[in-house]
Amino acid sequence: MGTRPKEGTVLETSKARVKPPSMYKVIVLNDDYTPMEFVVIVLQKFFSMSREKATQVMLKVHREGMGVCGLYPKDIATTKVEQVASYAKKHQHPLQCVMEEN
Ligand code: TYC
Repeated sequence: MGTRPKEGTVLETSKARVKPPSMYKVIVLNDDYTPMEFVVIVLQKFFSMSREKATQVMLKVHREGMGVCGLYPKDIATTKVEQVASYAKKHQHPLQCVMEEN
């Protein structure tokens, strides 16, 4: 009881004092064992890339060692990293995915 403001009370409008949420890059890492086709499937499945885009990103990772899959709020980035780890484990590939604050 008594949690409601009194009638006629003016509630202060909240000013935009809050920062937008930090964003995180999800990065896939190269290794010597995961098949290229598997990486393409992962990029399509978890990062909604077209086959063409997924192939480009996979080849960039293969040549340069790492590549950005996307930029997400913290909880979404965490979920993507976990999903990739679990899917790679299930298929017994060492594919690694990490996140980094942008
Ligand atoms: N380097 C791997 C191979 O030659 C392919 C690969 C690409 C693995 C991207 C991981 O994130 C990766 N089979």
